Amino acid sequence: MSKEQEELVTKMKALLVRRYGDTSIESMRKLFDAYDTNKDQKISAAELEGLLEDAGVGNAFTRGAWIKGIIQNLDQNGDKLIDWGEFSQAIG
Ligand SMILES: [Ca+2]
Ligand SMILES: [Ca+2]
Repeated sequence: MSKEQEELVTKMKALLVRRYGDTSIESMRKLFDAYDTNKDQKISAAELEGLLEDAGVGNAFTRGAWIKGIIQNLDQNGDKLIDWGEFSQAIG
């Protein structure tokens, strides 16, 4: 796991605990749904930005690079979107 991915996972889990009190799969699903603002069951780059901002990943200058890297790493089917399967595998 790269340093970036480790930071991402650590901060996502911290956000989960802040929001829902634990890092269970149910809480992860709630987080995923909360940031899937257009409810297409996929996290787009724009939706991911909101999630990273709330999780405290990167800053205003580096967040664009984070988003690009995360989508590249997590997107397995090449649609440039993160679906639940891709998301839960990366963070869980
Ligand atoms: Ca979406
Ligand atoms: Ca995908």
